[in-house]
Amino acid sequence: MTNAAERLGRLRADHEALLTRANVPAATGNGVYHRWQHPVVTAAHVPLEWRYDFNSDTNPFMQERLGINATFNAGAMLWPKDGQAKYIVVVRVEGDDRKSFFAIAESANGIDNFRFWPAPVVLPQTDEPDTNVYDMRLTQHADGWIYGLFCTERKDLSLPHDTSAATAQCGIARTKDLITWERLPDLKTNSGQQRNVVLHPEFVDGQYALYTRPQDGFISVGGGGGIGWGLTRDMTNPVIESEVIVDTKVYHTIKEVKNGQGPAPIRTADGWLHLAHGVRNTAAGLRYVLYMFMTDLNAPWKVTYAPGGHLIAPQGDERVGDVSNVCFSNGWIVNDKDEVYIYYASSDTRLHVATSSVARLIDYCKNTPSDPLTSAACVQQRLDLISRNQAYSGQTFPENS
Ligand code: M1P
Repeated sequence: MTNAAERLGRLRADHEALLTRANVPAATGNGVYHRWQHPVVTAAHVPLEWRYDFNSDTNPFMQERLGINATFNAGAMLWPKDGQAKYIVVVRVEGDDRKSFFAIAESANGIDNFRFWPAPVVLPQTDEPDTNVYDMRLTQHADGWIYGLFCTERKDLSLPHDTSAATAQCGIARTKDLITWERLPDLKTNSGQQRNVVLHPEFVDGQYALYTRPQDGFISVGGGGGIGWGLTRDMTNPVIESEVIVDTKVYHTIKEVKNGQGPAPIRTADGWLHLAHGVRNTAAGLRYVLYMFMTDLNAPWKVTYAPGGHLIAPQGDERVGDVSNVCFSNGWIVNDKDEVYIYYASSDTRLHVATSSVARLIDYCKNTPSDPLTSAACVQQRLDLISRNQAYSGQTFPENS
């Protein structure tokens, strides 16, 4: 056997071992959700065929020719196949060359054994080609299409000498089979840039409804920001004339600098469940965490419950990666048992799952106190909790109460 063939054999065995590794729940959770020990999709999950030239004549050392840097920020949905509902994630796969593309990975149970479909998504271009695309949100819309809304990034041509000046807009594609995608025009809004745009799954007043994130610059949202809401009559000519802010950024909270809608919200009898990310600044750079809120079933732009603080923040190994201290989610799945699978990425590097249920998340949203915005009010919140708990712990309340 040649050196190259031997090496390929070892690569294949290691790859298969990774793909078939069972996941196990991490230590006791917080009652809201469970983390799982292993990430569900990593760069090493990407098929070897996408990375190596298997021909030993042209690749005698069996070197990786097109490396993968990271697999993160994935849209998600259930997909019927072979008489079963499969857990599908449309992953942001980033090559060593920094360009991202979309690829679908599938699992029977949603927590392990994710395998990529044979080839990445081929995304048709508009007249203005994308330089980079990322963070697709999947929405199964009432109109019968599956929409993928994503960020399309291009060079900011108004600043030709600044090689890092970019513009972000919402790209839109739709499909019925997750294989052939129809590209629609980019969303038009009154904002200079847009990222984190998500299509609401139902018509509202007979129109398509979108969550937006108006921003002035590529990184900074500037004076605006917040999770916005706007309507458009036609996804083949998507124009939002006016946006209202659903959930604003707020001083000295987890969403002080900016925030953005995560996946499309989940309909429940008690209202829409929303997952979002909030960003604050620190001496070590931006910190991204996930938080939740609920909106009115008949008016999804009206917040009904806003639990304080984060739902998921980077922990342990999750804290380190290409962009450290980041948790980001643009995909979750509810199955027929009302279990919820939250697919979140850590530090722009790998994809994880946290599992919960609709009932637990509603309980979390309704009964977690909202952020009272000052230290003194937060202490009072805890004193109230300690006081209520006296009846259960048998301890007496301190004299200073
Ligand atoms: O690097 C963290 C995240 O930064 C961006 O999110 P936002 O637009 O809210 O700042 C996105 O590029 C996202 O992909 C990335 O995970």
